[in-house]
Amino acid sequence: MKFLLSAFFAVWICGRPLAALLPTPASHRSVPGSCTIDRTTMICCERGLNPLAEYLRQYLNTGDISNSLSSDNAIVLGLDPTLGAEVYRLEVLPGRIGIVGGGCGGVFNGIQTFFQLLPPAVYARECPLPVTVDCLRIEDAPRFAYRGMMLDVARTWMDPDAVKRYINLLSYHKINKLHLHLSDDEGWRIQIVSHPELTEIGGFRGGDSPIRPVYGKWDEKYGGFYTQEQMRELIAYAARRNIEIIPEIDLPGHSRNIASVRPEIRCAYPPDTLSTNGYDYRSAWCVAREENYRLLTEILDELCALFPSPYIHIGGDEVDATQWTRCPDCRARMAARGIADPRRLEDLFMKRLADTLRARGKRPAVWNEAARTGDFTRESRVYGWESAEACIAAAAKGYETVVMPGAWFYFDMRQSPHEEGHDWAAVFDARKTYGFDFARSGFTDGQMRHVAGMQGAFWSEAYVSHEPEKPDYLDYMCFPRLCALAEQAWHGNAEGWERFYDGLCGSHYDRLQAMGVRYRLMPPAVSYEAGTLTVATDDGSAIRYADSETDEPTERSPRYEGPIRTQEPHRYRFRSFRGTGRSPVVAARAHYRTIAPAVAISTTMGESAQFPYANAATYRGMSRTRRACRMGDRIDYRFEKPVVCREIFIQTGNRQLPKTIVTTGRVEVSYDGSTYEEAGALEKGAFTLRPERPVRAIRIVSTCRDNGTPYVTIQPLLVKPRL
Ligand code: TNX
Repeated sequence: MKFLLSAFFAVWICGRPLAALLPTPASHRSVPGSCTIDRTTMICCERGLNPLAEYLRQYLNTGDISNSLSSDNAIVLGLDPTLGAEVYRLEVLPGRIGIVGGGCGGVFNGIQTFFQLLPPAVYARECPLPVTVDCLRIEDAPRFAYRGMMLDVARTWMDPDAVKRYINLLSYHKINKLHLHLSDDEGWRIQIVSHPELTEIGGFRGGDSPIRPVYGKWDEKYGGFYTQEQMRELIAYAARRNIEIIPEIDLPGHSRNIASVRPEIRCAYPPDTLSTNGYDYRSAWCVAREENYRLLTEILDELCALFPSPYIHIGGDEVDATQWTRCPDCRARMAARGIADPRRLEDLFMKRLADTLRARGKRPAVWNEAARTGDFTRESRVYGWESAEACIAAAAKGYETVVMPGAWFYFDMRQSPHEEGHDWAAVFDARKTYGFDFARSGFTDGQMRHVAGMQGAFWSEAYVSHEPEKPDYLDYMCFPRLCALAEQAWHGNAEGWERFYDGLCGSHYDRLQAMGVRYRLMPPAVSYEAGTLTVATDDGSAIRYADSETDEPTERSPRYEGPIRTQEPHRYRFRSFRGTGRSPVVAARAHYRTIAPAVAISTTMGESAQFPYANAATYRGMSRTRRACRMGDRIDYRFEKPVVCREIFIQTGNRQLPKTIVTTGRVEVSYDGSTYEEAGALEKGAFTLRPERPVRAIRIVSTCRDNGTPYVTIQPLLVKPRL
């Protein structure tokens, strides 16, 4: 209400609407008058703030920087040590703009708010001067000291320029931590000078690399890594933008990459490679092998010296402890310590690393599993990802906790049911991220005292940067969800989604466009009634459509101008566009309707006893074969009766987990039940068949040597009826 009144006051006084600030400042008051900035406006500051003055000047293209503090027609940057480090005051007065911060971070935050008072073109460094800004006074402080984003550069390589671009996008939103996931099964991305093989070999997969490829691009060598020199530059680049880089190497699981480069770090048991056609999928470090700790010390030594962050993230998630129970050395260690639960070995392993870090003046950061038993050192910071309960459990034990449960903060999750992305945590959009509520999730006041802040995550095993045709997937998945995260972490969500969404549509989408972000618009609403298709958006975007089911609506498709009369609503697909933003493709319900004709599934790969094929129809993604797929393997779908339909969507595996699909193969169709004809090649394990005649059977024939995990997931067919 207070905000509404002051916003109303501002409009009334100045006669023009106030741009929505994102994140919303703590307090914000309009005052009469205005201030004009032109090419002669000086930027004044004390000497220590020169780098920030230079930063500001690059965006504004204004006049010189001066270290005298008394000028008129000036933007004056200053420090006030009585304020908290990230706190700032921003005052726009006639003839003078003052930005005062408790520390450099505070001044930087003030500059970001000031940018939002200017035309969006400021982000493209094309602010049209002169520009007039209404007078106001803002006093602002962050809700949380930790406002983070995690980027998985291990699965998908992002070069230093791509990371810099991303750092800028975070900094515009007052995000102050960038957690870099630098190692995983598919890649090792940070140079270790004493062990060059970790990146020279482990930085690349496919081709002649011992690291397996993904998506069946066997011949293509893919990857990259940061030299320490490049990383130092990134650290400095981020620091100038008030962002701390927190490095993660994921231990002791998620380590198949380093285990392929240095196979001796694995447990000493004969690998069970039969089911994976010779591919050794063990991915955890052996806990009992003393040389492993020496190697890890050498690695951590370099990371501690390279990264100024007080924390080194050492992973700890999703460890397959069965590897340890099969290892005679690990079993001996369990016996010697009287340990029955092999997961306790993870505690021992992580404790050794924590000691190594402590000796180098650093603290460990870990995923929530590593703190599950409560035995792990309280010096650690815990990143709660599995659920809100996992965050609460860590905070209740007294760990400093970063709250990032996947169901609200994993931006690799899909945003509506028919889009790309994971769905294991949830299917959600920015509205859900905005709505995360600590009290409703069960956090007590006592637990809140241990909450350092919030973080979003972009995991990239399903990111398609190695599909150059889709370079904008990262933006689409992160924006505007990241805007909602920023609002939550800096300010909170008390004003409600409607107000936040108005700000997105009214001001912030235009800023994202000027930043060059290919953001996601909310899906248009589609309805079909009495022979009329109606589509609506509330964000000022233009709706375009395709009237054949096989075409995607693009920016060049015809524009939707009003209700469409049709008896075939399923044919139409819509998408809205606004500048660099685009919505997902949407259609009337009829388009998605499926039928479930009786079908028998069989494969040459055998059936998993735990996940039988009968599950395929009811639990998507929960049926498996008994072993990995080889060249010539088949999956057969045989219908009880010939099926008349307009489309059959065939998906092998979980599309987002490339190791679970038939990596490469073809689809064959039979109309008589005995002879087959080729229909086409699988793409990401999937194929869409549009049969002209009734279908009796379909089969998938593998042309891949090995899919990289000991099973293939069997999916039900999605059959769309003729309408
Ligand atoms: C779980 S979150 C993982 C990642 C995956 C992610 C996909 C976490 C600590 N582990 O390895 O990339 O799910 O959403």
